[in-house]
Amino acid sequence: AVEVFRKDYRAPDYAVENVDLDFDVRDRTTVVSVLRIRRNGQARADAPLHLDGRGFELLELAIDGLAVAEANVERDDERLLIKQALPQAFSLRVVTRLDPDSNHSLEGLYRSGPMLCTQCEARGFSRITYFPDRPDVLSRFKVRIEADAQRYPVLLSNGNRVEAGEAADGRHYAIWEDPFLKPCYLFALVAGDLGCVSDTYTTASGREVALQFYVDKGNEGRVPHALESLKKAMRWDEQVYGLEYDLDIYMVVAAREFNMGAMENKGLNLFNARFVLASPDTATDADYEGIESVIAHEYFHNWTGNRVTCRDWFQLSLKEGLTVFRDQNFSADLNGADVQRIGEVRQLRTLQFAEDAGPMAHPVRPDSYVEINNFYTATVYEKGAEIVRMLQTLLGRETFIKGVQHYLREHDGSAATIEDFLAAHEAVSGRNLEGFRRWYSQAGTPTVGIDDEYHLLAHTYTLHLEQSTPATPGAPDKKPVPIPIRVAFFDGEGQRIHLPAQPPLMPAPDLILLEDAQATITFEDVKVRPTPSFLQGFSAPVRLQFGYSSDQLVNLLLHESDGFARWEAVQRLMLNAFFELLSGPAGDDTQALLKGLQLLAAQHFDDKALLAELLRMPSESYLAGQLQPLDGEKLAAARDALRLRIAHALTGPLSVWATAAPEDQGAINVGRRALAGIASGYLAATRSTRILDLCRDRAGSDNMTLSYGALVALNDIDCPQREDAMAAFLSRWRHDALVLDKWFALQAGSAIGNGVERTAELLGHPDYVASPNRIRSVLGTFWRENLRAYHRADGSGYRLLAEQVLKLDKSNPQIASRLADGLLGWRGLAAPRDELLRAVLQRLVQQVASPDVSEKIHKALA
Ligand code: HT7
Ligand code: ZN
Repeated sequence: AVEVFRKDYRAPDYAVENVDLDFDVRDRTTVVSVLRIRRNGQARADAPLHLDGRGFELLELAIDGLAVAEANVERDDERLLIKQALPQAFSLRVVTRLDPDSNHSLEGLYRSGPMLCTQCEARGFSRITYFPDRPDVLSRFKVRIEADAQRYPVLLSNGNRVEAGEAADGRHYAIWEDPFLKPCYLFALVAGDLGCVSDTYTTASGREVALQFYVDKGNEGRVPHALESLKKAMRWDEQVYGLEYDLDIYMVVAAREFNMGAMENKGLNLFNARFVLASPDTATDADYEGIESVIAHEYFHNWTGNRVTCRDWFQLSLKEGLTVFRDQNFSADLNGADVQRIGEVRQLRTLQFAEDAGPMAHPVRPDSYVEINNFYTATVYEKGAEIVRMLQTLLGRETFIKGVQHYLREHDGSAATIEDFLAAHEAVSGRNLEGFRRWYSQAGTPTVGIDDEYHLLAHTYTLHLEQSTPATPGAPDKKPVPIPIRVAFFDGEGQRIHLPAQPPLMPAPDLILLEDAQATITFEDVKVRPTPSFLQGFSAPVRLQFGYSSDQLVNLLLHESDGFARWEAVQRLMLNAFFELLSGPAGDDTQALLKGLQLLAAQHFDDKALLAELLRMPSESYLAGQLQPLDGEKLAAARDALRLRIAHALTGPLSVWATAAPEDQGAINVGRRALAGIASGYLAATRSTRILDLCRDRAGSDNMTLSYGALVALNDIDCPQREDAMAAFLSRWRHDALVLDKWFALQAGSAIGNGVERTAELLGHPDYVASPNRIRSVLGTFWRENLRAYHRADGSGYRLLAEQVLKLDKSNPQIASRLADGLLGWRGLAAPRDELLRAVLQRLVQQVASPDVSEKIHKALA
C-alpha cells in the first residue's frame, strides 16, 4: 500500500460529465458503464486517463466504440491507466461482472439480507466499475437496474425515477436520473424485497417531497420515530440555515449489515438498521436519540457534503466536522442543550483525546494516509465539530451562519476545501483567521494551565494562563492556537461576581481568548476571592488544569447555571475520589465527593436527565485515559469501590429515584428513566435483595429503557436475579437482531467471572453471527468497557482480540481495523501487559494483509 500526501494533490486531467450505468442483477451482476469524458483545460493533450478499480471481472473496455488494446493499458490491483492518444471528448464503455454475494467487505455492491445494496464512500465505487474514484470528479448519473421482479421488487437509485416497467422472464426494471452533479462516492443502488413506509413533507417554499423508508418486511411499525426525526431535521435546516431540500423524493433504506452508522448518498440514504428502527419495547431512549441525530446528520449532509463536497479526502472534516456540529445543534435545540453537551464532551474526551494521545494521532486535516477508511475518526468528526463550534464562538452565531451560507453559495455544485470554508468566514466577518487555521493542521490536545492569585488587601485578582500541546508522532513542535475560554466567577456562596471585559485578551466579560503561549489578566476592585468556572459549555477541546479546592468544586456543582460546568465539577470530584481509592482507603477527597452529592440530592431538580448525568460515574474507558500506566484490573476495582461508597452515602434518595420509573414516552419520563437506571446501578452494588428483585422484575418490562437499565444494573453482580433476568431476556428477544445485540454486549461487558473465556464463548454462541453490529457488541464492548477482563495480566484478552482482528482482516478490513484500535496503546500499559501486547502486535503485523489494519499496527509499533 502506498502513502498518499495532501501536498501531492493535482486537479484531475479529465472530467466525467455523464455517467450511464446499467445493472443487470442475476446470480452475478453485470454492470455496463458508459462515461462521457472531457479533458480539462489545464491538462496536457497526451495526459493518460487514470481509472480506479478492483475486485471485479473486466469484460470490456472501449473508447468511442473501439476496444482499448492491451498494449495501451497499464494495470495493477487497484487501477488502470489508458495511455493511448485520446480526443478532447470521448466516451468510455466499461463492462464488469460482480459477485455481491461473496463481497463481505460491505463496500461496493454487496448483499444485506433480502437486498443488494451499495456503499461507495470513500472508495467503494471503484469496486463496481473502473472510474476516477475521487471526490473532485462530479458527474450527472443515469442508472438502469434490471432484476427478477419476485426476488427484487424494489429497485432504487439516486434522484428521480423516470421510468419503470416489465422485462422478459419475470424480470422488471427501473431507470433513475439524478439532476445534481455528484461525486461517485454519493452513488447508491438498492435492489430488494422490502417493506415501505411513506409520507410527504412540504418545504418552506411549498414544494412537496415524498419521504420513503424501506425496511425489512415486518419492521414497518418501527419506522415512525425516524420519519418524524427526518421531518424535524428538514424544518430545522430551513429555519436555522435557510436550507431547503432540493429533490422531489428522499429515501432511507435500512440495512442489517452495515459497516458504519449511515451514508448520505444523494436522495437515497443507506442506514444501519439500528439507526432507523425503534419502538418503545425494543429501543432505549438513548437509541431514540441516536436515531434522531443520525437521521438529521445524513439529512444535513445534503447541503454540507453533497451540494458542496470535498476536493479530496484530506478535506473530510469539511463535511463531517461541520455536519456533526449541525446535528449537535439540532439535538440541543430539540432535547436540551446541557445534557446534549455533556454527552458530546464525554464522547470527545473518551475517544478523541485518547486518539490524539496515541500512535494514530493526526490533524483534523491530515497530511497523509495509507488507507483513507482509517481517517473516519473521532478527530476528523468530533474534534472537527469542536473547531466549527469555536469558530461560531469567535464570530458570533449570526455572522457564523452567514459565513456558512456564503460558503455554500460560493461553492454550490463543486468540490471545496477547508481553506474555502475559512475564507468564506473571513469574507463575511472581516476577521483574520490565520492563527485559527492551526486547529486544522496541528494534532494533539492542547493543555491550558491556569493559576490564580487573590490579594486580600489590594483587592486584585490575577489569572496566569499558559497553553502547550504535547508532541504527536512525527510532529514534535507545536505552536499556540487561539483558545476561547468561556468563564464565570462566583463568591463562596455561589452568587455570581461580575468582572469586566479586558480586550483583546478578554473580549467580553464571559470570554477569555488565549492566543499566545502565556497571558496574564488582572482584575481590580475584587472584594472577595472568586471561584472561577473555566471553560463553560466546554468552549474549546482542551485539557484544563486549575487547582480547584474541593469546596470550590462543590460550590460550582451546586450553584453554576451552566449544566456542563456543574457536570465538570462533579467529574473532578469523582476523579479525585477515584484516585484516592486507587491507592488506598477513602479519605478527604472521597468525603468531599459524598458531601457534594448529598447536597446535590437535596436540591430540587426539574431536569431529571441533567441530575442523572451529574450522578453518573465516569466510564471505565474514560478513566483508562486518565491512568498511566494502565492496570485495567486495578482501575475496575477502584471504580467498583467508588460505586459502593456512593451507594451507601445516598441510599435514601437513590431508592426514591430507582422506583420512579414510568413506562410512557415523553421528555420528562426520559429523564426519570435515566435517573432510575443510574440509581438502580448504584443500589445493586449493595446487593440488597429488594433492589436485585426489583431489577429482575423490571428487566421484563415492555419498555426497553427500563428493561435494559435493569439489566445494566444487575450486570456486574453475580446473583440468581441476574441469571434469571438474562435468560428470560435472551429467550424473549432471540429472534430480534437489534435487541439481541444488547444481550451480547451485556455479556461481553460483565465484570463477573472470567470475562475472556465468556467472550470467547460468545463468539461460538448459537445466536452469534458475524455481522458488524454483533461484532461491535461483543468485541467492541469487551475491549472498551470490560477493562478487568481485557487487560488480564496473562495477556489472554489481547490474544483473543488479535485473533479476531486477523480473522476479519481478510473478509471485512474496515471492521477489523476498528477493532484493532484496542491493540494500539501498548506503550501506556502497566507491566507485564505492555510487553505482552507488543508481542501480540509483532506477530500480527506479519500476518495481516489489509492496508487498513497494517497501517495502524505499523504506526503502533513505530
Ligand atoms: N459519510 C459517511 C461516512 C462513511 C461510511 C458510511 C457507511 C459505511 C462506510 C463508510 N465509510 C465512510 C457517514 C457519515 O459520516 O455521515
Ligand atoms: Zn457524516
